[in-house]
Amino acid sequence: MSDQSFKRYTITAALPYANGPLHIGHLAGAYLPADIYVRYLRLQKKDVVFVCGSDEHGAAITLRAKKEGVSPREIVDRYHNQIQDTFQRFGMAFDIYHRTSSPLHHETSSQFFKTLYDKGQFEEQVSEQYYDQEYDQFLADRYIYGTCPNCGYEEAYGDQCEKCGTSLSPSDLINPKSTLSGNTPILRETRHWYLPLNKFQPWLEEWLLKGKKGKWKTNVYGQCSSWLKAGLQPRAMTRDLDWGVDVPLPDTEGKKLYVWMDAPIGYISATRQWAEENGKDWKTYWQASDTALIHFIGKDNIVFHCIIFPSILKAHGAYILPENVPANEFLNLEGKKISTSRNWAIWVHEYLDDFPGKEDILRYALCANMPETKDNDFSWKDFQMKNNSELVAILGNFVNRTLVLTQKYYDKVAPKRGQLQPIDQELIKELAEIPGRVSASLDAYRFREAQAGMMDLARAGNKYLADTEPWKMIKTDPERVKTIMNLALQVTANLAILMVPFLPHSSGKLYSMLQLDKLDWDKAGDHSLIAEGHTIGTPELLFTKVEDETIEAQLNKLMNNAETPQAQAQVTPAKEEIVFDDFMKMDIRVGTVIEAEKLKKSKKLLKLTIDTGIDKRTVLSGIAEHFTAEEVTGKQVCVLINLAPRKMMGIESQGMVLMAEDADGSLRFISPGEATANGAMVS
Ligand code: B3M
Ligand code: ZN
Repeated sequence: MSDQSFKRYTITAALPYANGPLHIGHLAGAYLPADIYVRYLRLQKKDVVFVCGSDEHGAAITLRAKKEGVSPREIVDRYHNQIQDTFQRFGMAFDIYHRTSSPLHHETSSQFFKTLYDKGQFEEQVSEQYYDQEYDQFLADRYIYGTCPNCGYEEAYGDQCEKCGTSLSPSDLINPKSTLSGNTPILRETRHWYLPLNKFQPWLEEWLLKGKKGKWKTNVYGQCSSWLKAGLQPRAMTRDLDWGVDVPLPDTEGKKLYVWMDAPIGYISATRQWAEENGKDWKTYWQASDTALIHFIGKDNIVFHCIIFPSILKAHGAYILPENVPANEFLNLEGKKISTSRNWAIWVHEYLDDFPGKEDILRYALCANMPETKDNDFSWKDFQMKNNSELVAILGNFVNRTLVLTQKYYDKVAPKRGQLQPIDQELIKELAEIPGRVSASLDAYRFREAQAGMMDLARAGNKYLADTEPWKMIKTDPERVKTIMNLALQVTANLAILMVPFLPHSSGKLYSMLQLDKLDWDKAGDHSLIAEGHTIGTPELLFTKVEDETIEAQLNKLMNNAETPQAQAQVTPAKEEIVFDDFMKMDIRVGTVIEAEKLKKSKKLLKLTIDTGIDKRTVLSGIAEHFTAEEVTGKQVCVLINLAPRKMMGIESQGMVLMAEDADGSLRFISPGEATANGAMVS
């Protein structure tokens, strides 16, 4: 069955952790594609529920609370409200934005766990786990970090390496360390309930490897198949924590459900809440075989949605399984990985403050650069270009010309179409074909291609006007212009439909300018949507230019707010202790570079002549990749003058110029703050 032939759709977008604001990477990864897809389904009059909510449990929350010195409750309340507000302002088409700290969710997930327990799906195991003695706490998931056995990344978490995506257990980590204290943990016994994923392996090979081959995106399928190849291990579904959903079994105080057990069930509780509020039956959306369950997520969530959650659903027995998981890769920003801790991000709420009423530009730029099959980059320059050269110059321009001419020539009344010429037929043919192409792309979760298809229609419209030149023709053949303008109007009405998934706000504006009731997707392609004699409204610009100053201001903001590399530097550990006399052995003097010359044979060396106050001597310095000879000439520097001479490239170097080196490798001279006599002692 293709994803398009279902009676009902349950669409989920990853539940963001309520531990910080949303950035554009979140939008591009999961929320925007989900929103586009849902709007497209709704346009086809499909029965859809679109659920999301805050993920309020797990170490992501408790560690944040610890860092801020407040309770987890305070953290989730603050960020849940902020995230919900941001989504709402951005215009996400969720049917419900729920939260996993709600009583309904606790009940739903607890019940779910109990059902699995009663069915004998868990294996109870006492095992030794890492424990932080200083904090009196077991260390699982993000409470522990160490080197990833798969890729060597040194800050992999106990549940997952964020660098290579591998799903991990704390015992997999090389050189494990407690996130709380930084100490090396000890081992201590504890009891937990495991889902024996190994027992699900044969079934997963059938359902996923066989069943989803060629159907799921290759980046998703590829990840899944490599996990299955590596072989699955039992995974604990409980944790020793004091924040989360209680384990619904006797004598389990201090134990909670594993966050990746409870969070995906959050999709179910969100659906229940929505159903309750809207007189629907939530079960049909989760248990009827003619419902398609589709998860939109980022690549770091693939294992949880494709392997672990399906196994949980399968273990329960009453539920449908995901039909598709069109996960995206990551979005970079100005060529660098988006980083919350380094504040290298565009925060969505700040964008909305800085660009009021321009949600659609961000949607357009993010969709155009969506990391569908590989990581991709967002840059402000590209954002400006996408707006100015595409939204304004192509789409906006076409719509504006059509509406303004209709106003001017016909007082806003759609003219009658006459005899069609070949050029008209061509436009009609293209108009008829494009929506099918956009559909095919959307059906395949190829959002960039789909959006480009929508723009093809605007391009075709623009070209039609440029070729037919109604503004000239009006003087020679006004009858002919009626046909041209009628067809151009039909194109604008079609654009209003095709724009809905991608540019919903602008589509709404266009509908109101056209004074047209909203049309369904199946009307797209029709060239008689605007009846002859229909009166349109007053034309306004759909898009306006983004100026250079605006982009510069955003770039400055990004650079200025980013944590400097120094603050982030992996500072080299201190050297071993020395006595005062060791230091006093060094003779460091202030000197002036009186001559400098690049050595032809060496990439790195500058030959400096330095006036040390005592003499003028030659010092070779490995700074040629950082400074030119001109830049250093005349500089006051500090020189270690009693270093044994050394020959390099046939030249004797008599000392060493002192430099400071940043973590990023950039060099600075150590100079006296004010002009100082050459030969002054440094001590
Ligand atoms: N809270 C998001 C993340 O990994 C995670 C998704 C849960 S979806 C059920 O950042
Ligand atoms: Zn790794």
